[in-house]
Amino acid sequence: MRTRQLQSLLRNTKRNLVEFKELGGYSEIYKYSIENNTEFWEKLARSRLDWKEDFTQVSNSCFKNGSISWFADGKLNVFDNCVTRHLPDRADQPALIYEKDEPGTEEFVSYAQLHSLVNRFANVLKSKGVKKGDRVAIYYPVSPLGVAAMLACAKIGAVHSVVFAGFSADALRQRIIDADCRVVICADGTYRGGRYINLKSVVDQAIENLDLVETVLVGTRNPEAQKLTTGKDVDLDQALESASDNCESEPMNAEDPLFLLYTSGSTGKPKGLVHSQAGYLLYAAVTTSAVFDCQPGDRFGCVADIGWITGHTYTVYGPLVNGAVSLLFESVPSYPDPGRYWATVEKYNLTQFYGAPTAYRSLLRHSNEFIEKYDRSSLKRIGSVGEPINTEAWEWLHHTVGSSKVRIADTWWQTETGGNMITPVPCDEGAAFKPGSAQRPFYGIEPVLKSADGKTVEGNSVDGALCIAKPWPGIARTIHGDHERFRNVYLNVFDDVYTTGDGAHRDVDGEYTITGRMDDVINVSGHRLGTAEVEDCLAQLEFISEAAVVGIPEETKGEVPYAFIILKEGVIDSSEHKLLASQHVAKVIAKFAVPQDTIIVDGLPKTRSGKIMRRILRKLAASSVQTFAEIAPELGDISTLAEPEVVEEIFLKKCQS
Ligand code: 6R9
Repeated sequence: MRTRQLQSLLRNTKRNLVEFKELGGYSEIYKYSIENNTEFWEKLARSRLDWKEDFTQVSNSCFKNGSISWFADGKLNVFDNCVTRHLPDRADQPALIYEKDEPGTEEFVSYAQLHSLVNRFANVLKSKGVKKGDRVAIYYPVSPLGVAAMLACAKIGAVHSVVFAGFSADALRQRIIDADCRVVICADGTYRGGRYINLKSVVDQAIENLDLVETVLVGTRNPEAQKLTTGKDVDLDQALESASDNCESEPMNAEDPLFLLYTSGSTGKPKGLVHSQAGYLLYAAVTTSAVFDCQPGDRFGCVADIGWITGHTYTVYGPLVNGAVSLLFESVPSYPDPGRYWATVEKYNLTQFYGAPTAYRSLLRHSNEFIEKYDRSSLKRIGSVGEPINTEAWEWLHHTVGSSKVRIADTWWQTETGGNMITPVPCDEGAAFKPGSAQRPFYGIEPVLKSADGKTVEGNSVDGALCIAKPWPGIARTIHGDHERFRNVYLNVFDDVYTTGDGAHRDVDGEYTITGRMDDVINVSGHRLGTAEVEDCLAQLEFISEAAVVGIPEETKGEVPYAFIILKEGVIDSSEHKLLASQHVAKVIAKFAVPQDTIIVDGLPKTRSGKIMRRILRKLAASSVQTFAEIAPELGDISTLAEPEVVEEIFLKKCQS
């Protein structure tokens, strides 16, 4: 009965939340969500989630004391909310579409199959001694087994720690040790762009002489691969085959940890952010349905890997808790050609597509033919996440990919926030869109801007450090093993707010544009300048495909911008382009924003999730040494970059310029 009620509730949700529909549109519901914050979340927690034991407390949170807690005395199981409760309505409908690297080799997993797979997986974990509260490392590419590994942990109350299957052995080892994982789950390998990548050998290196790890469960991706290589290895496929599919779900306290996810801080070792069971799931559920208008049965195409927070919230938990079908995209945007995303949209009639600006920028360099030959009319939403989206990419997504009809959700959020925080949708029909601006806070989210001295910046047309005033259910609760660090980095920077580390501009309409990490905001002769602003401006030029701008110290001006640009395919490298770039920046922003130098390069140093490592560019830009060997020690660890070799190439280009 409960399930049916929920289904019909969700079916009626159109953009805004059905629970508050009588209040009006976005503005009215937003106002209510801030003024009646606990009632707002309480109502949603009851209508969107199935509880094994009801809660009586809603929020008991205080940033100042470092304590955050939602629905604390309630009990639920995340797996049951994501899968079991959908069985009466959608047992035979797909829950997952596995779009493997090679086009035409896809697999479908129904809700009933996923249910059985996770139950068997949970029994395998139990047979290896995994208990409630234990941490389990998952080094798995996006795939049904990777998702099932996460859900199996959720089912028995183990805490998963997915490590992006692209991180080095050292990075994996460090994360296994930090979280004290006795069990590691991995695949033999994965395919990307037609190339097989051996993952098992990375795990072997990572756990060499590491007594802590007792068991490695190895799943098959390539049946030819030699996947069992050490005495700790267990054949996962065989174990799953012989396991029973009968397994009780563990009733979990709302505040028990659901997962750890490591993210890099500006300094020091990676932080294992801890997310909760109920608060996290609720925030994933509500943002997925309201931002993406996600209805049960929708085909949700978030192409993020499960190794990142976007993959956790919008590939796994958000779509499944809403009863949608989730796309698992193993490949890369350019394989076998730059039409792969849109071919996938057509093939499955995807209703949502959610990706990263870096991928969009790489695709817009190519001919529109790769887009136009596919039918994209099934799309309701296209999302963007990870970094600011420049105007050119926004316009391309909206007009070319979305045929000027699809709403673009530029979603600003962080690993720490659990889900989307600032985004133009949901919104009132007809509200203006501003390309490149995340615009409006999600329900219940109250942004505040702070000046360097900790004062709240009032009014509009102002800049400041972006902070959030009120706790919300999806915020991370702590850093694994280091609550002090959590408090210092996020809660004690300014009084009584969560500090995001990003800067933002509040425009004349009171809407927000993210100006980049605070360390990416530079000061040129007293002018405050977001490097993202200059990048956006450069990327408007038709001959530029991508631009990265950093600030470097300068004697009289304090700092000056310095640019690295990639030309579009077929454009001949010439100094005229540098001149045109400078003139354009002077014209669009101001003279002070003109880069001191502009280096034309073939690639940029990016993390595997596509973020440009500006720290490295800053070092390269500011250095005056003549050989790469002299600067290499200063660059720190570059092994986690997607293509570490681009760093030396950039250095050489700079020397030649
Ligand atoms: C979800 C995710 C978080 C940082 C964040 C900000 C940048 C993410 C953005 C954006 C501008 C957007 N960021 N989305 N900047 N506009 N739409 O990416 O999490 O990997 O933790 O990164 O990414 O700087 O602080 P995470």
